[in-house]
Amino acid sequence: MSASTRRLTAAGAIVEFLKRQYVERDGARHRLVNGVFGIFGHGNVTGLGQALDDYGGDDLPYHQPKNEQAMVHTAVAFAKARRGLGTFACTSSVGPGATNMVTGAATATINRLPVLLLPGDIFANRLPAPVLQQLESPASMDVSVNDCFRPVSRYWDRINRPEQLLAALPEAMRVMADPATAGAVTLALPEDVQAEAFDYPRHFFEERVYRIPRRRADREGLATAAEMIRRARRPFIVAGGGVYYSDAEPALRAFVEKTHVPVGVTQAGKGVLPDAHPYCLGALGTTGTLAANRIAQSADLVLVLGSRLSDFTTASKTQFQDPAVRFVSVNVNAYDAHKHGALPIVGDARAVLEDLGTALSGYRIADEYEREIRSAREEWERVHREIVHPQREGGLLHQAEVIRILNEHVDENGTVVHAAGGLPGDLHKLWRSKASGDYHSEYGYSCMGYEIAGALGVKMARPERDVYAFVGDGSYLMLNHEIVTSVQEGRKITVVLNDNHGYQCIHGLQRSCGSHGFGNEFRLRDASTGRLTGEPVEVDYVANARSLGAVALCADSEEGLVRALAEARQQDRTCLIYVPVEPRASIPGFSWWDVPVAAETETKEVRQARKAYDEARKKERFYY
Ligand SMILES: Cc1ncc(C[n+]2csc(CCOP(=O)(O)OP(=O)(O)O)c2C)c(N)n1
Ligand SMILES: [Mg+2]
Repeated sequence: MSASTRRLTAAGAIVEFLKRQYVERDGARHRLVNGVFGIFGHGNVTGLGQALDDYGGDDLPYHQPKNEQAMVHTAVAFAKARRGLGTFACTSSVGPGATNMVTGAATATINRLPVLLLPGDIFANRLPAPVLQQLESPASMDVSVNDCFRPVSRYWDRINRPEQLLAALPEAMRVMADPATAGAVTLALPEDVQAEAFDYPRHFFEERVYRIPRRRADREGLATAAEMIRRARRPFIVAGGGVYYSDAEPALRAFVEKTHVPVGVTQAGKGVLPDAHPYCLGALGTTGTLAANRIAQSADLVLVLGSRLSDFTTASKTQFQDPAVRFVSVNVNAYDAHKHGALPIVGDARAVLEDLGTALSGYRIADEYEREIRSAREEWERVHREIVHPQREGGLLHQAEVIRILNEHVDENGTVVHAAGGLPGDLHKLWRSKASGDYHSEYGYSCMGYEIAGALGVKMARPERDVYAFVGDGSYLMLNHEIVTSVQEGRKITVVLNDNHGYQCIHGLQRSCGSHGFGNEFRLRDASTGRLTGEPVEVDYVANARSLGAVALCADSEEGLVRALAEARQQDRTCLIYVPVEPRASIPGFSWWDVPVAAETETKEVRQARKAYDEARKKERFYY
């Protein structure tokens, strides 16, 4: 061994390397990998487990989750709360632990958020094959369950020799650090290789800083975009997550206050302009507001800022109905910038907004358009008030009321985390964002089970914030164990659990397509029908949360919920507030979503729904 090398196992080299990786933007430096989550098995305990014990220290602390999928959600939520400027590594053993992370990997990649996955892998030397948990392929010895990560990773590698890390680790960091490529990065680590030693060059372990540039648009593209906006009669902005990730809120506000172009927000973009701002029309698309959707219908120029233009944002390509509508799309990622036949402006949202503002100097939308925007906002405010104050004689709280009460309680220092079920749609529409960061929606993958694990990630990223996991009973049952981890780590979150006895948003969707309802409510098997049509299944969620270490409270009225929220705020340990809600209360929608209805069926109502569906599809547009 020479003085310029350091003898380490491959796992030791990973730990020593990860400790010294940074990203830098606007002159501020952030640690890229803030620690390691892991559940150990034979595939990583003596490799990465030993290395973390030897070298992890305070620079790469270890955290112990209760489920591998959940730990990836925690890392993803952390990355989102840090605007992509930092994440965690997640390690698992070779088999089920690894495949448990696949869902988390897809969540990261679809949301364009970085996470480093380090699953153990089968022996590179192949001698003990089949090792415990090995998937055997008669066609190749070069296949393991970790190949499942390939399509859900932005970078994938298998480290068959310790020296391969010299090439693979910098690549992995590059992909995670760059917002244009960020997503899950998987380095599959055969268990024998993790424990093998190599003389690594010492300089490999020196600090590395990945600078995130503010990429500006090319001059010609910018001039064309400005010209298109000047010529438009009804320009409209779609503000997506890219505005948030690029820290572009002040630039967006300045642009909007100069030009008065109205803004509709996506799930990831909600909060980038407060809902009270006179040019914020709120949520856009399938779960959009009356105001945003009405104005968007006749927009002739859509300026897309950092959005993937998912089917929810575009109401399955029915949201923009002006036959001559054109798109200008600003995105760090060319793939997204080209969608909808847009004029692609590949660049950083903040930098491009600043330059576009300068190029549009003196420009402002017409007074008549301005009046329409004001009146749409006023009408939506009235309708919003009605929705969140439903008329009811006694009975259970409606979800819309729970949203209002929580919204009134959570101040600018709070964050509400949600992901699946009826909540994201209702919140997108009804939540009044006061400040950027008060609304955290994982709606790229809309992955049930993200909420509690995600809330823990937000709390770890932003310990000064009050963090709420807003969750349905279905999602809670799927993945609630990270309550234990939050207690273990002393990271308090408050879980608000809406119990409506089942997968009610899918039940509602199903009934809106003509079905009488099937397989979506939590009911006992009924001897008379042989189906799950009996009495509701009773689950004691309060006892469940208490058993996991949380303070559990129950709220079945407005006063009760206000009291429970106040009490939870006083606690320094994780709390759960159990709220039984009316299962069938639904809120009005102002747009469409393409969900195919059966074209052949035994049910009369479904046949009618199919007709309506065929009719609605006629509004679907092809922009290129
Ligand atoms: C992991 C996963 N499985 C299935 C789905 C499909 N899905 C979307 S919402 C939903 C029901 C969620 O139930 P709950 O959390 O109780 O919310 P509710 O619909 O009652 O509001 C289901 C099954 C999903 N999004 N994620
Ligand atoms: Mg439910």
